[in-house]
Amino acid sequence: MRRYEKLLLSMVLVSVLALAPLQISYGQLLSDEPCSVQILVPGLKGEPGEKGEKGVPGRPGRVGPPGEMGQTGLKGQKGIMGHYGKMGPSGIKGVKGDMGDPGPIGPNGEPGVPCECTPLRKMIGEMDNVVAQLSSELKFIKNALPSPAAVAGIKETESKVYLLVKEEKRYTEAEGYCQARGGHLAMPKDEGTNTAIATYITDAGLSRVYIGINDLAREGVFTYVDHSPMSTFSKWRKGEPNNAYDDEDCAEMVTSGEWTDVACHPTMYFVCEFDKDSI
Ligand SMILES: [Ca+2]
Ligand SMILES: [Ca+2]
Repeated sequence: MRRYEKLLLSMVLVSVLALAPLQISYGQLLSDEPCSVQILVPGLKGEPGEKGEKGVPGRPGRVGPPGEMGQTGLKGQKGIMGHYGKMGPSGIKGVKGDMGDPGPIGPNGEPGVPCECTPLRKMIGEMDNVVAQLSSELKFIKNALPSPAAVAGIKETESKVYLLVKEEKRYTEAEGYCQARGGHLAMPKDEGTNTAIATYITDAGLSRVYIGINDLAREGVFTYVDHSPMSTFSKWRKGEPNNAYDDEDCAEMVTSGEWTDVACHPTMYFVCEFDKDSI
């Protein structure tokens, strides 16, 4: 039996014992006034009791409805830089770049070993000269010739290059052809040059060509086509110049190398000459 139940039982027992004499007294009263009616009314309301102690917290209430959305907050500060990402895949191969600038000049080499190289050096020097000559001739041919097939080739002396042109032209046209390429009709001024030109004509199988000698400016006074005077050398065939038919103011060379005065209007092959310095 719990404690408060024991206490309750005790209180009931005490109440029964206390009511017994009261009942006895009430029976005595009833016996004194047998017809009266007793009306029992409640007593006056008692004084308020002292305030009780604070009770234990109640159970949690139900979950309320969701609230309204709040206002947008201020923008936060910039964060710190993140980590570097992984290296990407290799790109495609690029286009080849331009050639760089030439590098600095290197140091001088070691002195060479003495040897008997003089003949070799001489040979190399001669070969260099040949190469230089060929180069200048090739350059000349490329620049001067409209059609190489029209030319029998070139012949040269120490200072001149001669060009036999196998195109039949009048004297003035022939000189114009040579001038257009930086030269003149051939002007032999010594025996060696004259012989070289004559050989050139013979080798080409020709019998005569125009050369750069005439008396167009003054009858009987022959000069070179560049107006320079005839000085010590001449190679007139015997009986020439004779100004035949009073119509011979130009000159040709025949295979023997001799000259004759001829008319200027017939067309024939001719030989140009060029200074090597101007090529
Ligand atoms: Ca004449
Ligand atoms: Ca003549």
